[in-house]
Amino acid sequence: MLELYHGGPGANSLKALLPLKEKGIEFTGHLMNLLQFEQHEPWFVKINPNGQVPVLVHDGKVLTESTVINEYVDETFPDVPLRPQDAFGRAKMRIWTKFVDEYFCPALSFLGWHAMIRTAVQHLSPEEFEARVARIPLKEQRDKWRESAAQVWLPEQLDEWRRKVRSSIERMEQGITGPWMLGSQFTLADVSLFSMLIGMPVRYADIVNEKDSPRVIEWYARMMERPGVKATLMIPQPGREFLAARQKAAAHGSQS
Ligand SMILES: N[C@@H](CCC(=O)N[C@@H](CS)C(=O)NCC(=O)O)C(=O)O
Repeated sequence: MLELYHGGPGANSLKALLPLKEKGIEFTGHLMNLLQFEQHEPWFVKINPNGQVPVLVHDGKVLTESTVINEYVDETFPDVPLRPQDAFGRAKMRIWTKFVDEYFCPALSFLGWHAMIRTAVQHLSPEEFEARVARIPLKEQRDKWRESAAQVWLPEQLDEWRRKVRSSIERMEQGITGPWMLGSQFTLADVSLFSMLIGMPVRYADIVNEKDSPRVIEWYARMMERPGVKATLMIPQPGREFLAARQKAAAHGSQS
């Protein structure tokens, strides 16, 4: 029995969903609305004390950390392999997944939170917001929710995160070695990078575009043709729908 708690096809949740779909593995998905703080509810914090998704539960065994989940899934369900067969290839793959986790994802995440959290929570009174934030187990996540809602990040900080995002795309552009990141085999390196890239040709068109990053654009188009990717992107993303509704309400001056 395989279960995945996730927020739909975006960021780290997308990263954990994609291999399951690529491999055609049956699983029970528990879809959560992250912008309504469902991941901090006591029942979920019992499953993941960090109060974050994705979380994989395999026969009662709980695993967190999307990159670790993906390696576990690939090792446990090897029929459609998503890691190179040789040790050097797997090491090269991990250089990309580590780069995403330590450099690309954090920069992109701060920019994303800056762009969306204020709108997502402005219908809450300060007391309601604080009550929700108080339940967040990790201090750094409490800070991130508070700071992004209050829009306190400085232009220099935002510029630095944008620089890191741009340099991540440049690194990809130079690093693609074949149809896929590592050449002929589609691997977890593609999965990790695509999970960050998914909205970028629209939201970061000044960085991801045919002129500045043509190989990334071609790779992205190949990714979008994969049946596993298409199936994953069909999964709803409640946070995105919730945010669109909040943006509409804000545009009409409504707090309801
Ligand atoms: N290192 C973790 C990070 C997980 C993570 O940042 N999850 C985000 C969604 S992409 C989350 O749950 N955010 C909601 C929150 O922290 O309140 C992983 O790769 O799984």
